[in-house]
Amino acid sequence: MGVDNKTTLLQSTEMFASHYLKEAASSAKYASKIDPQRRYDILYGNINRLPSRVRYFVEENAKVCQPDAVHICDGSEKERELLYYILQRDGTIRPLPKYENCWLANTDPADVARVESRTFISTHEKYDTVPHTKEGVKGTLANWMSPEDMETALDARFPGCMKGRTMYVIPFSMGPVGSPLSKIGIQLTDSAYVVASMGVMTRMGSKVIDTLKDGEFIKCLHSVGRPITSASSAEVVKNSWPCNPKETIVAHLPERNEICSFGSGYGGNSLLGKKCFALRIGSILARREGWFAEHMLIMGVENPKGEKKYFAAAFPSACGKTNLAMMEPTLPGYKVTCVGDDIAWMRFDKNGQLRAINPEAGFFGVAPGTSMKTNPNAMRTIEKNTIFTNVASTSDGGVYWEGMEEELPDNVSTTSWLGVHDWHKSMGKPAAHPNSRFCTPASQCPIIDDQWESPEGVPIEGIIFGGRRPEGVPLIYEAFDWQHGVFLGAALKSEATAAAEHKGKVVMHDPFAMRPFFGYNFGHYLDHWLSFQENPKCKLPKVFHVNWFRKGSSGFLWPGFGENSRVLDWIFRRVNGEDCAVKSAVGYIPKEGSIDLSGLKEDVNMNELFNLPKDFWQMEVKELGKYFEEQVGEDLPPKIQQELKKLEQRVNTEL
Ligand code: O2Y
Ligand code: MN
Repeated sequence: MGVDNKTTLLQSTEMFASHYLKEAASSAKYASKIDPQRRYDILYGNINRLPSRVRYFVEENAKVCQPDAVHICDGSEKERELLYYILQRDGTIRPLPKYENCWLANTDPADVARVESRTFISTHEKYDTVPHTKEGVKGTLANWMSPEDMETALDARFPGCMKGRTMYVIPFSMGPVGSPLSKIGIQLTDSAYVVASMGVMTRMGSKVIDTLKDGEFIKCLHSVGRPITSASSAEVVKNSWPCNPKETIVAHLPERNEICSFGSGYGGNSLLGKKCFALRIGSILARREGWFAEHMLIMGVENPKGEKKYFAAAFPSACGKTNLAMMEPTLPGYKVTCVGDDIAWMRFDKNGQLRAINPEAGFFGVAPGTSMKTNPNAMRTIEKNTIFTNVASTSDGGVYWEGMEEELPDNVSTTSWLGVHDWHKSMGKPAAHPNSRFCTPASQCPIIDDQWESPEGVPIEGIIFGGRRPEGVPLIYEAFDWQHGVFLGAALKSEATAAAEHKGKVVMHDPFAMRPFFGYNFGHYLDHWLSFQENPKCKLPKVFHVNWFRKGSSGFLWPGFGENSRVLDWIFRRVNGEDCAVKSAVGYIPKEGSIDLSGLKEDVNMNELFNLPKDFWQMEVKELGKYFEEQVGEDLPPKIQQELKKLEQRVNTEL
């Protein structure tokens, strides 16, 4: 765009915004003159054009939350300009002139991550949500709340919570608009930052309303929980980031297809399409309707012969999913393409082929550790149209974080995410928050797959589980069959990361990488996965387990990153039926020499990488048995218990 055009656009946005903001200021006054019951005005959009159920949802919640004004999002460019103008005026975001249309938000330091301890699922029957845990043991697979307690909790928070603010109505589609695999949600929020981010992470606006007609949608209500009233005017809003961490709650009401989130403006707590809808409510819908909603990346892999396959892979949070999804293979002739980096919705089609869509339209990736070395494709993706949150900024208008590996020139200074000027690592505190993020359109990824928006989804030929396992677990192994594959998912563990509240380096259970995201009883979830082997029409994909993180005496045994293409090559060949595996106690492992190590620059000790220590695996079996007994109890499917027994026997007799 030429400079003159840009100036004209800015002037017209400013004029429009100033008119809009004047209207917003006097909206409550006007509206109550028209209708004494109604204290808000429709600032933007036409409520009469909304399908009746959507309109009812908006009006009922406007009555409760009492916003000053309502804005119905259309997803237009004009609206986007307006929102960014307002966010900038309010000091919530500031431009990053080094890049094109990039912005930085720094949150209240008390609102920086998903809050698992305040995330609940409410159902009439407790055991619809959580498994029967052993007496005296705290369950870790979802938090249940009774409908009565939930009602009390919500009633204490939402009435009047949007006073002095605008309620935005966001119609959004998870998945390509109109795809038979997609679902629609309507989010009401009083955060313009959330609207801007949902505009990146989902397909949002009028086109969704046109597709919805009078159909079903997931009702999503979100408030930062900081009304602007005369009583609240003395309270300090840190970093122009209103939130209410003491009262935060992220509530799922699957029996009413509803999500209600209060008190946090951050990530998974507030962008309700992501973890709340696409995983927690999604997994419930998936069970009801016979499909899968999973915490999985989706990638295309093309071999040197030009054959292409798609894989879905589940890794616990911040375990390198985005890096794998956008990998640059080092193995000559291989090509990787990205369909999604976090969530897969998968369904067997009428021919029995498993097909997957990425329900999202953007990446909400962890910034620290992302660099031209670890993920050059992510670095290229975020150069424009990106909202950064809680990263550090540089005096030349750029961003900075730990592990970016960019040496800054001497004349460039850094301001940390906490606003410390002239930040230097010698100060002992990180420049960027460890859970700082980039929110960027998937369409900008240089290796985005040409089928990434295909309405019927891409065919999935293999499912890969993986975690950070410093000890005992080989680089790659393959499940004997589907049932064993489901067991591998159930037994998934990983060293904990900084994405949630758990900190430090402890190997924790994270079954199917879904521990924070199960929408219903994990035992029933396992039954659901197992049920597909009863359907002869379903072509069940092979299941694999990978571990890039095994350590020896001098650090990691495997170089990882682009070199992981050597493991993908083996998986590819196994899916093609190549005889390159041998049976082991834990599953099929590569025949000696069958992992292509040609051209690898460093020495890799394959014996150590594939060693299966008997004492380790005996401990593993014992610990898994304890975990299943304590956390899943009577809900554990007998077939999973059998798989554990079979593993125990193999470990005792074969190792
Ligand atoms: O902390 C948050 O709110 C973000 S969590 C997140 C974001 C993107 C992808 N995955 C995750 C996760 O925790 O799995
Ligand atoms: Mn995730």
